[in-house]
Amino acid sequence: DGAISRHDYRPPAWTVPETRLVFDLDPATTRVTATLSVARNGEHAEPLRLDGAGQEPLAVRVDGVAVNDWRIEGEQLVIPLSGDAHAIETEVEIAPERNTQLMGLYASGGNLCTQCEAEGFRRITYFPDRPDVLSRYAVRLVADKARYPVLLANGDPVDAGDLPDGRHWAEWNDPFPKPSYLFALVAGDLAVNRGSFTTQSGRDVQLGIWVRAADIDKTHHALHALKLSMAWDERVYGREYDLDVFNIVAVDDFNFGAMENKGLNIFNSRYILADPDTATDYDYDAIAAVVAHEYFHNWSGNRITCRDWFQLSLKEGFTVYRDQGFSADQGSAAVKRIEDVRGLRAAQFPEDAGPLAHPVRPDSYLEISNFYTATIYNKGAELIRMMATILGPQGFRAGTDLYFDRFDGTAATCEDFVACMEEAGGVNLGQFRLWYSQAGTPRVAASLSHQAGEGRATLRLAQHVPGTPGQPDKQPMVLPLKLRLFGGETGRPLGPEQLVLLDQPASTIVFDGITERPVLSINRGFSTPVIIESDRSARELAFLSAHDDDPFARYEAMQQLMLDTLVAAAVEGRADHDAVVTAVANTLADADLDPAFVAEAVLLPSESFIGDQLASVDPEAIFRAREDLRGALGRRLSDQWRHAYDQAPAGPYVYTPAAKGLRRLRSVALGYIAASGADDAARLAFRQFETADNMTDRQGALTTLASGQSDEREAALDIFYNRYAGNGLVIDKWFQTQALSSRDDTGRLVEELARHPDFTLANPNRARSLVGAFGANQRAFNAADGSGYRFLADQLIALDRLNPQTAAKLLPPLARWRRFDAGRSGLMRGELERIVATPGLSKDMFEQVSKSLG
Ligand code: HT7
Ligand code: ZN
Repeated sequence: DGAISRHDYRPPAWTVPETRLVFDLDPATTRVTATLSVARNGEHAEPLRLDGAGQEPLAVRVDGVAVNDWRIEGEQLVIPLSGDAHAIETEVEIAPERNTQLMGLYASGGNLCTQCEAEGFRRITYFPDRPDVLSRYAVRLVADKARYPVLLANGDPVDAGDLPDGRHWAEWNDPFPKPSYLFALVAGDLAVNRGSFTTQSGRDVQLGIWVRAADIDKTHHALHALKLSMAWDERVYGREYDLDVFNIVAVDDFNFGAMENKGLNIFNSRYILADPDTATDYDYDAIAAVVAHEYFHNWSGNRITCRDWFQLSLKEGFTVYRDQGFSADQGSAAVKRIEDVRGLRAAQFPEDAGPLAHPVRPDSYLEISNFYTATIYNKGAELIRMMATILGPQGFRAGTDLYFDRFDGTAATCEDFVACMEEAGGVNLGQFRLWYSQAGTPRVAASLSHQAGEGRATLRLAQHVPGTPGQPDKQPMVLPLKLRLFGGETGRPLGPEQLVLLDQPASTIVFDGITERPVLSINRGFSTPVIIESDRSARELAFLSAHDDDPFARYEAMQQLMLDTLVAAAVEGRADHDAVVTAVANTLADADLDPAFVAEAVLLPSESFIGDQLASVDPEAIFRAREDLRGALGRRLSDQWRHAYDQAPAGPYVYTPAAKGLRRLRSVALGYIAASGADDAARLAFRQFETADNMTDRQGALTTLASGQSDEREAALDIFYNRYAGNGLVIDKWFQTQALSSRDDTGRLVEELARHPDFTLANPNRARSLVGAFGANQRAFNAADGSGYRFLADQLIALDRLNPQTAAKLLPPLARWRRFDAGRSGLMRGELERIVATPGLSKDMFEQVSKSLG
């Protein structure tokens, strides 16, 4: 059935120590000449097999002599070879301007650029396009000088010159052997913001952020983040940069966030461009995180890459863990952890609980692009975090040092990483390895009882890992649970924090010397990515939300209290808001708390997260329950919200943790003021919208207005659109804000917006801003008449013809069909069947839809 299986891995029959590429660049027809030095790998009689994507080989030469005994098998070029080492030359022509998939060499905004991970290089030239074939690349680029004055490729620049016909050339050399997925080139009319960095061993590195000239003033934050990242990786992991130059290019059309090509990162422009007028604090944070992520890949991904794509989390999980650590060090680590856990719960937990669930190290795939998932990235990062917790800081650093040292220059496996942790940390991670092979989110039942007469507390823990597709029965996992007891009367900690490794199906922990009624704080810092089912009362949760000394646990207690209240309201219609109102009031009144933390703590769980707790999702009931609670909080704490709203940072916009926290809390407060139904809410929001000197406040106000019915809503949307017409990244916000609106008519508005002249499926950011955001709007998307499902299916069918990768990524909201009532699930299933019956459907979409139906 075309599925690739992890167990079928074989080392490559031929290696390619050296690769020379010549590009005669032109958007309509680019000629690629590739010369590969190939070497037989071991004793065998296999021909050389080079991956391609349907290009016609215009010439094939072996050791300089044209040959014709080659053949095409499937999409591979097969060349019989007699000796053990040869020089293979191929020539092909490709058409970047017709490349709508944005994989391989393509055109974006008048420039040419590449995206090769995972299997895009084969769309450029014939090559063993697999991550364990490492080659040294020398590249010559030839192009029209007026149209493409800047010519960039991996590694260090060698030489450049002019040609007589208005063309010019540049040569680049990358001394580090790399897999083909890390190849990159850019030809364009670009301006550069240059900087430099001196490494810990005293080498000077030239940094460059390349963008269209009009955007050059929006590159300072990214350049600053790059320098911070370089210093951080030296300090925290001892990793130094290794080339003389490091370039980043921003492009508007990109399937993903960014790409870590060796020495030449290519970025989605949304993760580079920022100024206060166009980018929110959230954008600033995301830019720093993605710049750091791609930079950190230079070691965790490039110097040490993956043996095969089943090992993807080796580089992605580890690199996400590294970028999370970097971001935590730039501001509030507690808030960063809350944001990361919220992201994990929003994207990965549902994935793990549905038909697209897969292990962090999958066993098979049809299309590898479908495996760039929250499980590989974010759950993968949690696995690394758990190992760091088990080993402790020194053991973990010894483990990463050993890993970088032992596997530098190779293509490694997840097993190699774990073995280094084991060896350096002196621990046995045998059972821990199940985290790599078993899908599904473990559930832990925790029940604490107090034997007052004996001065003892007893904690009973039991774990259960739910069945997932292809894995009905699971073994118990190792769950590192940080826990601590607090005195329910005094609020005193009853002993230190403990790390419990729960590795049995059930276990009992006894605490002696507990005379006071204890309250359980468990999974502190979210030390293990599980669902805790505890029998803690509303009173205990409220107590922890005010007294726990672990900020994450404090946040978590509040979330659980809110969730219990919302679930009771949505399922049983029981609306008792008192406990939540009191807990939120106490949090708002606590002057010792960081406003950024307060803003997170007082936010209600999302509609989808509430739905994830229920056996069957009733989107209307959930929406109502949540709106009711928002309204009650808004009304009953009206003075406190007004007070929080009045605490604006002084002076013009600055991107500092303190100012960011105040802005965040203000925008949450504005949301509650609007939810209270206050007469002046729209006026207040509109005033903020008009007077804001930054996008954070402007978009915060617009978001509040967009969900309401006021006249100010229309005015603000028009002003926003006209002010930013032509700025693609901001117009994306305009689409997204409306698609996320909680108005009753959002479905109809989104259909209208899809006919707006600025809407196009050809640009992935734009497609995601409307279609992706709408899929995340639980109530609007799940309209009972199925109009949301039909809209999404229509868009996906159209997008699949242009860009299958981006289309397949937008499918998951439909994959949740089993979670809804019979009416909705029938309609969703109907749309999935319509998609899968579409002639010419891509492999990407076919895999996702057939798994969803399966
Ligand atoms: N490693 C990069 C993955 C990526 C990608 C994957 C599929 C299609 C397009 C893509 N662009 C970039 C990004 C990263 O994790 O850093
Ligand atoms: Zn990555």
